[in-house]
Amino acid sequence: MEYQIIRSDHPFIKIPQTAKRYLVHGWQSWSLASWTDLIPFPIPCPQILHPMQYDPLYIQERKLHGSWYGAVELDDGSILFLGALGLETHVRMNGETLEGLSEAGAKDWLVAKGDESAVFDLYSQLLNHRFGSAQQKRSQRVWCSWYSLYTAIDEKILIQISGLLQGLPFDVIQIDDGWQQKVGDWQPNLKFPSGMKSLAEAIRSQGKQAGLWLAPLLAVKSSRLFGEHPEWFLKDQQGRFVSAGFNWGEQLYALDTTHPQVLEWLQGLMRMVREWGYDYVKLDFLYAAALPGKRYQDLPRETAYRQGLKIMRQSLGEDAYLLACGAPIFPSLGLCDALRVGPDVGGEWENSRDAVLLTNPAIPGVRNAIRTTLHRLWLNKIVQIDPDVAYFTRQGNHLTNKQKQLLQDLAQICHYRATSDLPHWFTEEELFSLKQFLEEEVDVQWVGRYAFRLNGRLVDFSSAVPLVRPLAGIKGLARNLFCWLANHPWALKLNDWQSKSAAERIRRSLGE
Ligand code: 9PG
Repeated sequence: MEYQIIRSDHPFIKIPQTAKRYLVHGWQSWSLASWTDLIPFPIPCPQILHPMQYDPLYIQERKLHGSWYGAVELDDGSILFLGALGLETHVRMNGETLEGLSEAGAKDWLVAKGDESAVFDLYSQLLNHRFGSAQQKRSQRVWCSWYSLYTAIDEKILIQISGLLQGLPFDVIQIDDGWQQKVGDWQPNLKFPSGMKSLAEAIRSQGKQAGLWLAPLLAVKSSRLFGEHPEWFLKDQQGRFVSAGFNWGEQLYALDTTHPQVLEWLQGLMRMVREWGYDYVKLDFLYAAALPGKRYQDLPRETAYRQGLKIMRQSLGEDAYLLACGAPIFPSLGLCDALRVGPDVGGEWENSRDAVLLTNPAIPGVRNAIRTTLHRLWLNKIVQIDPDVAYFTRQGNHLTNKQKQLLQDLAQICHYRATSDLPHWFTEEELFSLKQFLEEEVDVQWVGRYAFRLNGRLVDFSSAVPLVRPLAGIKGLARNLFCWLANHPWALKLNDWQSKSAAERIRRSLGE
């Protein structure tokens, strides 16, 4: 491998041979990371979700591009790589060059040519040195409430579930979205009448760590937080609130983590969570604080975010386990214990409506999740990587056994084992395979770009990798119509309502 480190605010690296493919790398956990043919992507739909799935500053870019680094595969099988060693940077393929862009002046860049894995080994060492790696903690075995119950959780069912899981070797019972009054108002809602402290105590009394989900860096428009402190939220140069996307049937706004009162509030929030007894904390939708905008203090956006994450890390304490999700990747390094490195899984391999009609590789689905996670495995030298949950039961999903196996194998490769399957659903056989999954020490060997040997067994993920290509003719027209529809708040609200009712039905089916 040949390499050098250069300092520049706008490097151009000549590509010496014919390039065959380009390596895109998305900004945050859910954004696409993948090798791709040299054809630009259609812009994913719907536009209203861009701030929560991609880096909105570059979403209109028509050249192949990605955050912090990029590479081309050359005719001789080697790669030419350009990767920043600092934040606020981007790389694109510009004709016969790799072009580096910086939003904040001169940066150090690694330029390397050679074998892909050797290049990433070196890059991870250099990044480790710049950003640090969080203190190495044991990998976790997590039961997470999201992928079975979604927001249809309440204290009674969670206590029941944690009782039923007692004999299984989980380390953490993690309560996901659905406990809070509103996103922004982090107090328990009416489904948690005994309060969050008592729920954590119940979980802990069963010998498990209690885990809690929060999205601390944004708020829905109708929250008390936004109503009482509009001045804490990010605005654009024209003074309008910056959109952080649309979810929970509402418009989302982002907190300005350069505002001293916001930092104080975040400190208080994290202390409260620890005080309640939660030692495992999943902080989600973190990208919000790194969106482009005008801030109280004039800091570059990723640096501003990092400042917010740092305060939260400190207030949680080093002994808490911090999982960052929906998080811009590089600015989170060194501050979190684990990082979600792909979009959400889901009960389907690929949702044709979302993945094909919307041509959106960041949308929840098993294929999207596997594809992006595979292209970020190199990060495991710096941070624990979370590929999202695996499934074991026949109930609650439409996955084939083979597809479930791929997710379980990916979890073993990442040393991050989680599921949301409900104990009520397990057959004896399913329970056996879950137990084995949690207990087994798996020997992992990398034998090809998308192929591994797990305890000697060959596992090939290539079926997850191909990208959905633009639709032509009548299908293309259908896509445009669908994108237009999906961009309306009422369409998203309808979708939200549908998934909520589906989750409520599951909850009711469990009986009392
Ligand atoms: C809770 C969930 C779970 C999940 C997180 C995150 O792009 N999207 O539309 C999108 C929506 C939700 C989402 C990710 C992406 O899920 O990843 O594990 O905690 O929030 O609301």
